[in-house]
Amino acid sequence: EATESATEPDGDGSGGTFGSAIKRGEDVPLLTGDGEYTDDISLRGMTHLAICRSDHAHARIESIDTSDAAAMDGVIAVYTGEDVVESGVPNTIPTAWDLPGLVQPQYRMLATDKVRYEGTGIAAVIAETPHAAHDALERITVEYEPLEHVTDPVEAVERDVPPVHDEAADNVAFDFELGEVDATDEAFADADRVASVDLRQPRIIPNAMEPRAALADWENATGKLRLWMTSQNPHLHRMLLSAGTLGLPENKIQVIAPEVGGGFGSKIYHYPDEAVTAWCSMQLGRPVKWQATRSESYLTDCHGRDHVTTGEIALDDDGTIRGVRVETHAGLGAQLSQFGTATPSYLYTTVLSGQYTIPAIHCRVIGAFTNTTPVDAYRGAGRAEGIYVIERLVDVGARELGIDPAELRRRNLVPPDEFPYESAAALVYDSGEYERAMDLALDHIDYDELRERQRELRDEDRYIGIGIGNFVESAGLSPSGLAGDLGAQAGGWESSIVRFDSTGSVTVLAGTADQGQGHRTTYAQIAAEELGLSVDDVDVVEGDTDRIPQGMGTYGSRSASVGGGSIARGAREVREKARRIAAHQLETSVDDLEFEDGEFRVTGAPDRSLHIQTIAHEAYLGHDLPEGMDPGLEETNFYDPENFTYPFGTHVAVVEVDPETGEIEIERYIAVDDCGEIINPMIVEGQVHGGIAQGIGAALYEGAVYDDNGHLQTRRMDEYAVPHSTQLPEFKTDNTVTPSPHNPIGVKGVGESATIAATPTMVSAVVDALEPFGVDHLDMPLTPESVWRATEGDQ
Ligand code: PCD
Repeated sequence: EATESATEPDGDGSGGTFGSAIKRGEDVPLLTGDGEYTDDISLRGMTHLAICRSDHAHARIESIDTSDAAAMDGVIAVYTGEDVVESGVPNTIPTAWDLPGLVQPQYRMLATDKVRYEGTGIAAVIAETPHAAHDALERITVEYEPLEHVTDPVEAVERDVPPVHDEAADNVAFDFELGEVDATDEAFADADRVASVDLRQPRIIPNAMEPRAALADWENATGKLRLWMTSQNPHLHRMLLSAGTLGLPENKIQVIAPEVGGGFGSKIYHYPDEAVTAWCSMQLGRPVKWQATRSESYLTDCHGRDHVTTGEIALDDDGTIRGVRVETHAGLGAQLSQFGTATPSYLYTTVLSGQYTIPAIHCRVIGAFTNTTPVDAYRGAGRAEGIYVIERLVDVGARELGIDPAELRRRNLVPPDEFPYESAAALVYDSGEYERAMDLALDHIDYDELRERQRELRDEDRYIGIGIGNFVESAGLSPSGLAGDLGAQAGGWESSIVRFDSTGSVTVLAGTADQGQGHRTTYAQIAAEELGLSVDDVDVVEGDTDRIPQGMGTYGSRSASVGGGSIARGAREVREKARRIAAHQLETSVDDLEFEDGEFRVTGAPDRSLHIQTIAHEAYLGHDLPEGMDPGLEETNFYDPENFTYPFGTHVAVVEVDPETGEIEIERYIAVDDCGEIINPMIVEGQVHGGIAQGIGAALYEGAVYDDNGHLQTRRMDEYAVPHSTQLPEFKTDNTVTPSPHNPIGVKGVGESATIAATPTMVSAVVDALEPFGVDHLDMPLTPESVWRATEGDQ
């Protein structure tokens, strides 16, 4: 089968741009306040929406009285869920991923019968100012009949509680299995030893800098909806809003994602709130703006993780891993978010082989409804949870066998000549040199020497720990066919347009949508490389469904590989058309043309040449084109890759734990990442830094807490601990480069890698420090209290 050439990008390198650490062009406007975010936009006649939310975790709505609120000064309208129903719109918030046997309960824009988690939207107030709208919320009287609630995914299915949804009497949304149960049982029966771990991966709240926002403008005359919103995927939002929710055709909806201040997964989803904003504008014929407060974001942005897991690993005495068996209860929250089903099933279970040759794997996941905020992908989504499990298992296995944890890992790594490698967890890893990256990481800390020092220090009652995190992940969500087989209700391709104009500058219109990743810089680097131009000649446009006809968006670390792959392919088509024009005008054949520095030169006659920017001008003049050729110089490309990409690497952390106080000091942190060819090393390093911070955050600090009433206790920045820069060490980053053979430019994703790696690395380090106290595992977050208790033998 013909595969596009991987490894080296195709251009001649004259742009010098692919692979160089140029500064991010987008940063100047962002840092000087010129960036335009959704809340910065104002329209004539604009009104403001505030959403009335339940303060019960689980209750029947007896009555809603909105009359006082409606009578307040400045209040324009108050709507309830019944009003939405009566308007006749389809009114569903659809899931985007089906699973066998999935229970899909009704999910409406505003609740009518019951509230199922604290924060459920029940009424919408539209007022002339945001303050008037928020004040009016307090005048809405709701009578509830409280119901017993459940917030824990194990209790939800095991305790006798009133179900979150009647359709799922036992609160089970799905019961998912992957792998071979018999082969795994056999491996466990045959193996010399079995080690196991019970672990929890707490709920994480994404904490993007900019809370979600939407501004809807319904135009009665044309029946068209314009919606600015904080979106990671405007085209997906257009699709999900259209038929399922508002009953509009896609061509009557324009979704615009202006600057978006971070997403980390939380802005992928089609939430009720943005849909309500649009619906309200359709009722009033006036623009409506909704800006979530910070607390509203804590309460309603999809949370991540929430797994309770038992994992087992079967090993032989020589350190060979024979099998892995996993059972997980995954909390889904009260409603199915779009990828809330895919994340704990396919994205999680399929990486359970990690970097290792494991012949038998079996995993069961019980997806449970709970009376909590819906759970969906958070940076690393699914793969972070899976790699955490396998890396914890390898650590406990090493303890069980008395083999050094680095050595046990090394003995089981997939060797470089085994690629493409099909794991027992069903993925086909594209390429990898795991040992090379691992050695590099261990060399940075002089591993063997450090182990020596660790032993010596223990004699002085000092406890340092060395944590190792090997990871591989499936990035670049695609290809469509595979995704469809697994239940996806959307494609996995990406689309772009590469367009020369008659002055020789280039516009790249891309279907992905940046939230801080730096696409405007890296995409320009890709196009400039392919076209022999400078990045200054290239403008990148994202985030507007009317300017960019198609796209799937930015999540799953897909933009560089799928979006960038599409841009490279489009640019190559453009270059080949330019080559045909050059050959025609230079009266030679295309094969006799060399391309360098944007110049087509006749082989052997270098003075006979034409620059691609001159050709662009000619293409739009259209006076002298090869016979039968259409004028213009642009390409629309759809790219549907044949596989995911599989970034990998090894992270190492060195910590010191104070048994008196439980305090953890991070002494060193080394990250070796392999994301294939690197478009921009500085951007990649930035991605890794941010990823490590969030991974360490999950390991040491973060976690959503619900109290006994089902109320979210962590709903403000001083209640939910994200890491401060002062709590983090200087990170040392390094790379190996193993190109993806499935990608036109050889890149792999990197956006989520470090988050996936850092969490198990940190836990591994702290547990390693606590070995003398007989601690094999500690659940996150590793607070001083939990560490101290562990040293006291109280886990
Ligand atoms: N790159 C380069 N090279 C390579 C790769 C990559 O250079 N090899 C680069 C690119 O281009 C970009 C970046 O880097 O710029 C990234 O990429 P990627 O990996 O492809 O990814 P994307 O798609 O773009 O993105 C996404 C991601 C995710 S997924 C997340 S979470 C996060 C990350 O991203 N988020 C964020 N990062 C970040 N950053 C920022 N700033 N912000 C944000 O928000 Mo999910 O699924 O959603 O859960």
